[in-house]
Amino acid sequence: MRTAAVVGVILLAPATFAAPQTTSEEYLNYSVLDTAPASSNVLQSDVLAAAAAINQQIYQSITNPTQWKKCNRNNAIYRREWAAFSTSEKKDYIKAVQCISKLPPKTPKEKCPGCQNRYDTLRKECGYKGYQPYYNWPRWASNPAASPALDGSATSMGGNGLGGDRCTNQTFYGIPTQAQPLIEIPHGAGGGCVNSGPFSDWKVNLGPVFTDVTCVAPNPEQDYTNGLAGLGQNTRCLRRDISSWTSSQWTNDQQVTQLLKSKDIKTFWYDMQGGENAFSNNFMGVHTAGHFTVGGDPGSDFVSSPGDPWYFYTASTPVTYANSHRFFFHHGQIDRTWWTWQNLDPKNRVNAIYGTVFLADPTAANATLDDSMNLGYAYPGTITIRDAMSTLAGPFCYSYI
Ligand SMILES: [Cu+2]
Repeated sequence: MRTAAVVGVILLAPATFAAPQTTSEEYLNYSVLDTAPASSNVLQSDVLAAAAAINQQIYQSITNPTQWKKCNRNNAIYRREWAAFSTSEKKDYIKAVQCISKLPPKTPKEKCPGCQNRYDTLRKECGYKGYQPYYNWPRWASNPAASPALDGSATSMGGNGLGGDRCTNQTFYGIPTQAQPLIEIPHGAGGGCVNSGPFSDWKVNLGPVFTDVTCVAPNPEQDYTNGLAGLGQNTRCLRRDISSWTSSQWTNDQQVTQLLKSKDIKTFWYDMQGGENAFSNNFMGVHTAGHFTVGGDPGSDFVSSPGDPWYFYTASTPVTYANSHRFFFHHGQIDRTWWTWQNLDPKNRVNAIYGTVFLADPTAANATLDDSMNLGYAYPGTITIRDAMSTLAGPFCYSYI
């Protein structure tokens, strides 16, 4: 009864995620889905995210009252979906992204000869007052090109690439490499340079490293022994080939809900990344599918995809899952999905960790909560994985709506 009442509140007033006043540790779990309306515009994955928001507040206020005084529901930052931003909030964000792309890079030239700008400190140096948006995959899974983030309007992150200019001799994008694709993604309606929206003059400078787009000149730095491969300057247009084929199959509400029901962190980790036997039975997972929803260059190139403002990322490489960046449209939703999974069972999951210290290298050491992370030249200082696990318990103080 209590669960049903709480879910009713969530559905009626999604902006008011006030944890019920309680002193008992009683958490909402997947059973909230049973009380959600069977047919409506409400996504099951959003119902679980709302339950997670409430659970996190209960957990923090009861288990960590000292921290709760410093970071609580009244002063936490709430990250919202791009579609929920007002026109002026969208324009402010876009203006800050354009501003920061014109600032000089912090990485020394000898470490990254092609680095032409930097994407960090939107707020510090470009006067942005808002917070990072995310893109809610399932809401736009059937037609991502129509989403407010990708519709090519003045308040989007740019639209599709021009059609008829696919710049490839293949009829599909391949995963994970061009040589032996395990999933063949048919081309969408785009493929050429993005010519609509505020980023139609966006320049991509780094890469390519692993791309299917065959007419892009190779990067001038090809040496894999000196750490510079792909980091030479290779200025070109931003290309996209938005793929509803990908998003409608692998980032729909049913897929995301299934991921959120993963019983442990190992299952969750693999499901998100494309399965334990990567990409077998065409299973792509939300992470890979989110990248290939936009595709193109550098979007189809995992290594240099941050060059697309859609991913909007600093120049560092994630070293563990826990190090996944808590930023940006696609990766913001990755973070929100992880945060939801954690807070569906906060007692057992806030510090659940899986994987090695180097992405895609199972022979590397297992990551532990005591490992520290840094963002290289992009941001000073280090943080332990332990301090980065919770969005409310460590130095961050944010939640999701
Ligand atoms: Cu990614």
